[in-house]
Amino acid sequence: MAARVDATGSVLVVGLGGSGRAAIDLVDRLGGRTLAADDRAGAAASDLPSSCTVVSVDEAGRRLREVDGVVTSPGIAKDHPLLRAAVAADLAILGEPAFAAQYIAAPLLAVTGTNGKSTTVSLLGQILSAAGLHCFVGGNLGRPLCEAAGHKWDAVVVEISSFQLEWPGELHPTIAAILNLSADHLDRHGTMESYARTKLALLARMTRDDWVVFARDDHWWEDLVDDSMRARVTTFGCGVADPSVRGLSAVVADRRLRGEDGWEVVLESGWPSNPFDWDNVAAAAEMARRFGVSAAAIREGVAAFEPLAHRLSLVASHDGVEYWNDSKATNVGAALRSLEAFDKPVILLAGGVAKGAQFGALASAKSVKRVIAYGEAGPQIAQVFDPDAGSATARTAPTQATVKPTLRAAFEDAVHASEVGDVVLLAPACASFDEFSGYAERGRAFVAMVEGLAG
Ligand code: UMA
Repeated sequence: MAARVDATGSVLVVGLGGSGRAAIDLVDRLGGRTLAADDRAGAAASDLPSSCTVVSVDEAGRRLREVDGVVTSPGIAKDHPLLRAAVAADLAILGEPAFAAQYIAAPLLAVTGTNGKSTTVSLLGQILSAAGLHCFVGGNLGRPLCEAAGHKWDAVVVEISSFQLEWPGELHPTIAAILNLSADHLDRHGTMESYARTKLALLARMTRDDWVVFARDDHWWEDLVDDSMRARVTTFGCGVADPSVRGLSAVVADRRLRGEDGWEVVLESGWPSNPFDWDNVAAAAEMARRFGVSAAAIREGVAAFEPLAHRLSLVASHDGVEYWNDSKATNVGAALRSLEAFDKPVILLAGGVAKGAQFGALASAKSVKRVIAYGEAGPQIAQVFDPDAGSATARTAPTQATVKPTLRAAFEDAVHASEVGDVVLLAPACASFDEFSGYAERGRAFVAMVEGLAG
C-alpha cells in the first residue's frame, strides 16, 4: 500500500498536542475532515476547526472504516492499540512530518541524530536567511512541519526525532544530516540498533542527486548503511581532515572551516566555543555548502546566530562558584559532552526520568568531584559513582554521590557542598517529566534558583 494520506479526504489524527493540532489545521486548510483521538481524557478540544470531530480512542477504533488514513503524533508509540488496529485495517499511517512533507514543494533539509539537532537546524536556518532565502525552520524543536505545508518557501529546514521517523512514509530530504548517535529513548526503541535503524529511515527515499552528511568520527552508521542508500555521502568533523575524505572540517584554533576541495571560510570571533558546537557549525555549514550557499553567507549566518537557551551556559558566579545550566543534556551522551567542557572540579546535578538509559559512562568523566542525583533516576545514577557498587571507574579517589528527591533539594545540597573554584553543573542526563513539563521548564527553575542566591 502506498504510504500516502490524502489531506482532502477523511483523516484520523492520533494525539492532540502540537503535532496533532497542526495536522488537523492542515487538513482543514486543504478541504478534508478529521477524526481526532487522544488518551488523555479532556485533551483540550477547543480552538479546533469545525471539520474536526474529537472522539475517544475506543470510538476512533470503532470508526476506522470511515477514514482514508492516519496521521500520528511522535509521542504515540508504535504499538499503541489504535495504531495496531489501523495497521490491521490496512490503513496508511504517517508521522506528522511525513504527512506534512506531501504538501511541501520546497527542498527539505533535514537533521537528525541524538544531540545538537536543534542548534544545527536553527543555525542552518540563520545561514540560509543570510543567503537571502525564505525558509521555514521547525520540526521537533517546536513548530510542527504541517505549519510549513501549503506555503511557498525556498527551503524547509526540519529537525526530525526518532519518534517522528517511526512512520516515515515517502519523506525525502534533498540534504540530510545525521549528527551523532548515542543511547537515548531506549525505553521506546528497545535496542540501540533499532534506534539507529529508525534514524536511518530518513535516508530511504533519497536519490543520487541528494546529499547525506555524516559525522566523520562517528562510525556507527557504516555497518548499518547498505547499498540501498543512493544519496551521495559527505562528512563533517573537527580537526584537519584527510583531503581524500569528502566533507568539511572545523579547524577550531583558527576558527576556520575547510572543505576537502580547498573551499574555506574563517569565522568571526565569539560563538561557538564548545567543541560540540563546532560539530554543529561544521554540519550546518556542510549542509548549506551542498545546497549552494556561499562562504560569505555561512560566515554571516554563524556570526548572527544566538545560541539556544538551556544549552551549556554560565548562569552566574556566586562566592567563587560558577553555576552552569545544560538542562538540554537529556541523555548520557549529552551530559558527558557537557562534562568534557570543564577542567575545574564539577559538582554534577543529574537526575529525572531515565528513559531506559544506563549511566555507567558518566563515571568516566574526570572532572566530576561530586554527584548529587535526584528524581526518579537518582538512586540509579548515584550507584554508578558508588565504589561499593563496583562501577568500572579507574579513579584514585571515589566520587561522592548523594541522592535527593528533587532538583531544588539537589541544588541546595550543591550550594552547601561547593568550594571556591568549583563548577555546579546541571546536566541531568535524563528527561525531566517526573518534575517538570520539559527541559526548558527545568532550566528556568535552575536559573531561578541560581538567581535566588544573590538575594
Ligand atoms: N498521547 C496519547 N497517547 C499516548 C501518548 C500521547 O494520547 O500514548 C497524547 C497526549 O495526551 C497529548 C498528545 O498525545 O495530548 C501529545 O503528543 P506528543 O507527545 O506527540 O507531543 P506534541 O505536542 O505533538 O509534540 C511533538 C514532540 N513531542 C514528542 O516527541 C514527545 C515535540 O518534541 C515537538 O516539538 C512537536 O511534536 C513538534 O514537532 C518534544 C520532545 O520532547 C520537544 N521531543 C523528543 C526529544 O527531543 O527528545 C523526541
